[in-house]
Amino acid sequence: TENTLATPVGTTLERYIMRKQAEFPFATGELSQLLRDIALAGKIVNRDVNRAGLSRITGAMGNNNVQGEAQQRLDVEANIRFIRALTNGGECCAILSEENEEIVQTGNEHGKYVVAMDPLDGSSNIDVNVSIGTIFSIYRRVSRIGGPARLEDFLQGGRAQIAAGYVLYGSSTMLVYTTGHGVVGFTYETSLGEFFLSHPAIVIPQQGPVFSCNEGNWFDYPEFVRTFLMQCKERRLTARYVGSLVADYHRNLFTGGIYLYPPTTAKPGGKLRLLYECYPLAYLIEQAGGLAVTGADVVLDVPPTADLHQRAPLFVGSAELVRELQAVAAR
Ligand code: AHM
Ligand code: MG
Repeated sequence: TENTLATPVGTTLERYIMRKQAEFPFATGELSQLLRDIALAGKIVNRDVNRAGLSRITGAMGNNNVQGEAQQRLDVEANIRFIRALTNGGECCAILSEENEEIVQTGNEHGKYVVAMDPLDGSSNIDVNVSIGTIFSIYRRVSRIGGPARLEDFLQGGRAQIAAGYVLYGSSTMLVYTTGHGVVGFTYETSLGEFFLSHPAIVIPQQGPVFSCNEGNWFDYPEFVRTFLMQCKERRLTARYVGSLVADYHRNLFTGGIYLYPPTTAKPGGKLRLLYECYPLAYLIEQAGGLAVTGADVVLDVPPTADLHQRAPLFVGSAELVRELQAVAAR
């Protein structure tokens, strides 16, 4: 597990990555470089997000993204920032992004990694000054090094992720990630331009006081979800829903709770995307001691289909709450 003693709170991300690197003598440093690239793009997007209201770069551009939803200019901007940072860094050979139908080849054919991401999630919140986030998932490629990345690099399944995390552009901007040794959180200090280690070992409470879902969909939820939500209310749990996945997830990670995006009548597969929303957040929650399921199945064990933008229902959070939901679903 992460050696938190050697890396006190206040360590910069750069120094933290260097120390971790030193603890893995056979690691080549490429994954470290990739995390640096993501942090750099995160800083740039943070700047763009903070300026959004000022520079009039918000608002619909008029074109739609792959899922046919209105695309905000800042989404496009964030997509470009991340692609550029990952291309310049050299370790990533291809990117799967919510904003691009096809895989984006970076040209780094000797890069050993691929990244699946939602560069700016919660786009309906951009124009109204509410927290938004970036979600990312990293795999070691299985295609031949020296050639272009292939579909199968992205279709290895949730358990094959070697790192995953998110950037939350909130009241503070934070980078939270896992490389499979627990979960660490860094907080961005704007005036210094640095991420500082603020949360060396994040663990989600086993039980929690919060449930988070879009209750406007109540009549479109399956019976088991309604039954579970009734139980939450009978126990006087608190309802909290930002409508920004990263923000809702982040809050529940700290307070304990459950986030639900169930299948609905209109969206039988749910709304969220398996490869760059459900898998990374599922990997991270398991590393934090929580659980993520699609109903009966554990998210990380759900095999991907050939559709890179496939959707999956998501129930994620405190282990006991998620188990209660599973128990209701199994009845
Ligand atoms: P997006 O990728 O188009 O931004 O949609 C994802 C967002 C999540 O951030 C959020 O949890 C969810 O959609 C909210 O959906 P709804 O408005 O149906 O509650
Ligand atoms: Mg999204």
